[in-house]
Amino acid sequence: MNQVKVHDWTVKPPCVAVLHVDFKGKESLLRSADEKLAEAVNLFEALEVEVVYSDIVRLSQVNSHTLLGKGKVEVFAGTCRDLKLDAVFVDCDLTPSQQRNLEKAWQVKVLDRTAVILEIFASRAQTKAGRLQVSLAQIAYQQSRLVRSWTHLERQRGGLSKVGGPGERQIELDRRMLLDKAKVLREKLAQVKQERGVQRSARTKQHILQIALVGYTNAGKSTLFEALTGHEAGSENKLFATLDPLVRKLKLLSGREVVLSDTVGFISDLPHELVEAFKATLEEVVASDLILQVHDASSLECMAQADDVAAVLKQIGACSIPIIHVVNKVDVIECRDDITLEGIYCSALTGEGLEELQQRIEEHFAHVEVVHELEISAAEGKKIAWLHSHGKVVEQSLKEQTWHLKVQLESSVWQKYQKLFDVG
Ligand SMILES: Nc1nc2c(ncn2[C@@H]2O[C@H](COP(=O)(O)OP(=O)(O)O)[C@@H](O)[C@H]2O)c(=O)[nH]1
Ligand SMILES: [Mg+2]
Repeated sequence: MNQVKVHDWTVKPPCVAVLHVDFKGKESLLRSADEKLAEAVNLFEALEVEVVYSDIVRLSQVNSHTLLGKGKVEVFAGTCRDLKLDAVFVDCDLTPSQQRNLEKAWQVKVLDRTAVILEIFASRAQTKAGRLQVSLAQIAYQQSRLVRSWTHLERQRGGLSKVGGPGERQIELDRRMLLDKAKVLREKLAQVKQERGVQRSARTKQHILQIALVGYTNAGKSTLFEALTGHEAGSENKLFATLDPLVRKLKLLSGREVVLSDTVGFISDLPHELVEAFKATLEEVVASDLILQVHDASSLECMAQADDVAAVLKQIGACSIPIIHVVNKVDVIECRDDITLEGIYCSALTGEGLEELQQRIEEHFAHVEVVHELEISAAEGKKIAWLHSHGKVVEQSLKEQTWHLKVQLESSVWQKYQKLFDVG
């Protein structure tokens, strides 16, 4: 049992620390420990926590009880007290007992990498199928913890002949409960997947165009999201008010409004068992009309990451969606001959190149036809006639003196209509 106090998120965001563990001899040639720490901090911040302390711990030797050495554990206990931390993210994999021992020593909640990633996926999965997939991954994680701690207990008992203490029985019960839960989830998932085809076709009827930002964590997606939509925040438009904070209205140069959504970033060294859950969080991307793939030009792994993203987009069935490549952070690079991406080179931070990006998006959508659903009073015959002559009316019905119309229009034509009849 975990004796650590549970944070009340409704009062204030938890105050947390991030420790990136760098194992000696396992350093990456491409990414420095600093970069990995930055990624870990960015990752954790996605959970709306306040990261007040972050550090790299270099380990040459693993302590099987606490992972970190005794001295480091003791010193850090002081840090936890001084900073009044609510949780610590140890950026690596911890065994269940290491996690418990650290919690005991530091008197705070301790999360390892898989736990944090799962939390993020759980908070971001939007579709029913996505949420089920993530729940399954969470159960698998809990199961692996049970199994591991069980074998650990068994080893502790050593050669004792007495079998079946209360601990073991509890674990067996927990294990069965998780198995049952997983079974129910799998059945539900199969059912939802069957229904999904129907939902897709319903979605394509929506007349608002959707753009999805994809790319690795730290590429600058959220910064770009802010930069492109920032001025539109607090919009009074009802249509957008109900959407979640990761989806915002984006007003293009022409005044046309589209929807931009930020997605969970790709994660370097994603634990293998989380791959399916990650893909599930990207399901909304499949329904988008345009993808902005954001690249971090300052990362040495830029090109390799671009390939990873392309492969996953293909796997989730998004490869037919048009992509605009956004090569970000050009403010910090001098020359990168190896980046051969054709796209918009910009800086979400300084704003350089963002106008060009807007223009490119505008151009892309200029000739896309969209179905608009309109209600027009029967007295306004002029409007109806105009729509018939300029667009393709797909559906039309009259109810209590109001025409209900579905009209397919090119973007420029829709704008003309809005101007001509002063509707918005
Ligand atoms: N120098 C520079 N830094 C940037 C730029 N865009 C984002 N960043 C920084 O990169 C880090 C990650 O950005 P963020 O938007 O959170 O990335 P995300 O994980 O893709 O959402 C943050 O520290 C940003 O300030 C840029 O154009 N130039
Ligand atoms: Mg982000």
